[in-house]
Amino acid sequence: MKITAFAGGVGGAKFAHGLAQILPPEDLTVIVNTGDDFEHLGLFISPDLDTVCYTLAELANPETGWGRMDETWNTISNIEKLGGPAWFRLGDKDFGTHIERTRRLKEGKTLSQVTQEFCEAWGIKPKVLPMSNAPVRTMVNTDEGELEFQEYFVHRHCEPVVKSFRFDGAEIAEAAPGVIEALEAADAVIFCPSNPWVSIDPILKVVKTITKPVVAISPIIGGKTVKGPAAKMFRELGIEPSAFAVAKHYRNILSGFVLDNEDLNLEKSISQLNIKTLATDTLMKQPTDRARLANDVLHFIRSLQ
Ligand code: FO1
Repeated sequence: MKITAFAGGVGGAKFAHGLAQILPPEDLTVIVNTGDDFEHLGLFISPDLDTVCYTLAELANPETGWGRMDETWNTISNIEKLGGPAWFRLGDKDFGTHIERTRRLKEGKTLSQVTQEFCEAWGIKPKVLPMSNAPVRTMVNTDEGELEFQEYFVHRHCEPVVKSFRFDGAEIAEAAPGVIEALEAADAVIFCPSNPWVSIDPILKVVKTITKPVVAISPIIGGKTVKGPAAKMFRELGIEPSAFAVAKHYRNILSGFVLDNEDLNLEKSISQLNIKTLATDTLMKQPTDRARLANDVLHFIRSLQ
């Protein structure tokens, strides 16, 4: 079964790693959000692409989910000592990725080309594609004005109250080479358990239409986000955060929805949206949980066909 998965940060990366463990590499394409990308310290940083690639290559920091394992922090400490911006914690190994990516982009390569080259170097077999090679920037409209995504997310710790989102450049950005082809070749599309507002929506804005069955996995369990601010965003936008709210968010494109056993009571209201459901253990605490959940989701997709 050929799967094209949409992924944002840590939750998406873990689930993509689960899929990568059970699918032949030629049957998996992961399309990654680049709305979080930004230029910082003169470097081009693509946090979600790096999180997905480090996780697939088993190089990711297991505590944070982003950045590299066994990292050291000499460069950022030195920048801090000199009075430079140190709020975005880049480790020494991670710096190497950004320096080299920036160098290749400056040489005229596209983000897809550099991503493919890095995947080869890291031994990543499934295809990992940025959603677009054109700049798309997630802008967060807050009670303190419009903020760039990393300014809101990391620098301001998601404290400003969210009013809406804007994906600057998405209207004119073309999908990266391979994205539309992967969607056409797929038997099903999976929205990984990533933030619907700022991880999956930017990809949807670029891709525009999906004609294949779509299954989403809830990043919200028991009204709380596993990691990150999705529940807080729902609340600030006036929506009670829940797996039901996530299913409703995607209602026009979903064939199936995967929710946690803890949210069994929401299954009926989700089915009433004309969406098939699977309740299972969706928490990925241990690396082994990733393949188990991916297996459950693939069985569910087969049952829909
Ligand atoms: N997230 C943080 O909360 N604090 C950081 O200092 C931070 C640094 C960082 C460095 C490289 C990288 O690839 C990701 C990093 N992230 C950090 C995560 C990241 O910015 C967000 O998780 C994503 O953009 C949301 O998916």
